Formats: sequence, structure tokens, C-alpha cells
Amino acid sequence: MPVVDVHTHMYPPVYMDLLRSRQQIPYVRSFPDDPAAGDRLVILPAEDTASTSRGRPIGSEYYDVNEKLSFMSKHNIDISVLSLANPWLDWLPPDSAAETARKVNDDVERMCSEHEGKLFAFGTLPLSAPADEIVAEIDRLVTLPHHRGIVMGTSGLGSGLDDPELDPLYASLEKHEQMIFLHPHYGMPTSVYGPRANDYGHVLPLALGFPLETTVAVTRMLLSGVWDRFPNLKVLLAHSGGTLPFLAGRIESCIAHDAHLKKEGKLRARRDVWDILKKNIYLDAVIYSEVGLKAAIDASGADRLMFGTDHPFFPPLDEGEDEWLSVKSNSAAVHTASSGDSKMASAVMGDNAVRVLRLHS
Ligand code: 5CU
Ligand code: ZN
Repeated sequence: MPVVDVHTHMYPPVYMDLLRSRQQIPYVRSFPDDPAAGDRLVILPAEDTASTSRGRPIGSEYYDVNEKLSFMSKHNIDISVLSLANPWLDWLPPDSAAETARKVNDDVERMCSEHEGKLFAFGTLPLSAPADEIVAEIDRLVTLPHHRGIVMGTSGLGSGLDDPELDPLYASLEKHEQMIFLHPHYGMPTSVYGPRANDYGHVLPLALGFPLETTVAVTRMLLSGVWDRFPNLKVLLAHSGGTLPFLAGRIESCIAHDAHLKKEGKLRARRDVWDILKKNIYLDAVIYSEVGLKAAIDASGADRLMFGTDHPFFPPLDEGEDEWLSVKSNSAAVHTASSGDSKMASAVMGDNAVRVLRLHS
């Protein structure tokens, strides 16, 4: 049984060079006078303002492919499907975005081809570029042997994933049978978390803001009829769908009781969220508990769930802790949620990913 990690990030060397060349978000701060301080990654506005500890530590596990391979071997992971970590290329000026995307995707393709059979990737789109350049990159990614779809945040071209301007991209991804790996980055406005939010570190934005961001983005896709127009568009949702499996019933109930939607004729002949969860949506198994995973299985089916780790985020806090708690919790949840059904456990741990993402050697 192969173990496949479908949620695992990297900043390839080409992207690291970009981060190191900048002084505005996103950027990497180094301290040449105090090398022991280590580099710091600043990708969120809140991290840019926090006095002395600005940013978060960033080490070679973010950009050195050998660190990825060593993490995989320590945790018995056979194949990783790499994705660029947030905030991807969302922030690039439109005129340089397409060229940068080509360089970043080629850098990742190089790493995959140097470790044949162990590494595949979701590509990154130059979403700030003109639509024809974005579609050209989708067409090009299909020709890269180790690429299997694309990773994307919730902002799309800048105004969300229900933006009709995204239709040419959706059409192209559907035509090429390329999966979108949808991942949060922007969270919720900080005012949502209340006046003492900083006392609680990253818990409120990461545990709640990220999953809600994903849920809002997918619900907007649903409400705008993306899957009615693109019935074969496949989307893999990070963090087991945010809160979508748990809230799907409430979303449908609110739609069914909305007089405005009824008057506009939008309740007729629409596909509901349950249908989309079972035919278009795939979920990673990065939810760290049996309860969350069972909701994901109930909503989409165990044949649409795929193991992930979120490496290199959430590293152990203590020195010398070799096994990452995040990996342990996610694989334990898969095994308990499968309650002795070893076929189901193997499917979620790797067989589904091999089938869905065509990872056969
Ligand atoms: O939870 C996650 O997926 C992440 C991620 O990918 N990037 C990040 O900055 N924090 C958490
Ligand atoms: Zn992630």
C-alpha cells in the first residue's frame, strides 16, 4: 500500500530568491549580523507588525527537497504531491506573473524529475496576469510529466472564486481534467477574533479563519453555479473542506428558504451541495481528528478522501521530536475512522490519490 501525501508544501529555490529580494509582504528577513537568529518568513499582514518577533522561523525544510525526502522517509510516506505554499503568486505584478509562474513550475518539475516516482506536483497559476496568459500556463502544465493540476487560493483573480472572469480558467481545467487544490491564505478580518486575539497566538486565524475562508469560497462557487456550468470541474479542498461537510445541510436549508434566490429563478434545476460533494469535490484528510474525518467521509465518501500532512507547517515545538504530531494525528484519525476496514484505510492513505491523480509509475 503506498502512502501518498497530497497536502505538502514547498517554496522552490526560484521562489525563495524572490522572497529574499523583497521587503514587503511576502518576504524573507535575514539577519546577516546575527546568523544564529535564523531567517524569518513574513506572509501575513499580522506577522509584519508584530514588533521583535516579526514573521515566523523559516528553515531549509521549506525549500530543500532533501529535507522533504527525509521527512517522507521518517514518516513512511512513499509519494508527495508538492504544492507551492501560500501566498503563491497572487501578489505579482501582472506583467511579470506569467514568466515567474513558468520559472517556479519548471523548478518544481525539475525537483520531481530528479526523484522519479516519489514526487509529483500541483502547479501554480499567474493569477494576476491577463486571462489568456493564465490559460496558456494551464495548457503548458499539462505537458509537464509530474504535474497533476494546480493549487489556488480563494481570491482567484482578486474577487473570489464566483467571479465569472474565471470561466475560461475553469473551462480549461475541466477540459484538461486538471484538479484544483483549493487552499486558504487570507483568513477572516482580524476584527472577527476580538480584542485579545493576539494573546492566543495563531490559534484563531489558523484553526478557524482558514477553514471558514475555504467554506465561504466554495459556497460562493456553489451559489454562482460554477458546477452547473462546469459539471466535471474537480476541486480538492484543503483541511477536509474547512467546515463544508459539517455545514452542508445548513447551506442547503438557507438556499431553500431564500426568497430572493427563488424570485430570481435560481432554485430551479440547480445541483445541490450534496451532489457536488460526491461528484466534484475531493477532500484531504488534514483535520487531525476522527470526528472531523467521519464528517468528511459521510459527506463525500471514503473514495474521495486523501491523506495529507501540511508539512513543513506545524513542526514539533520541542527539539529532538522526530515524529511530527501533525502526521501522527492525521494518520491515527484515518485508521480509527476506518474502524478496522483496512481497504478503506489504504484507500485514504494512498490508493485514492494514486487513482485520482494518476500517480502510477
Ligand atoms: O494549515 C495550513 O495549511 C497552513 C499553510 O499551508 N500555510 C500557512 O501559512 N499556515 C498554515
Ligand atoms: Zn497547507
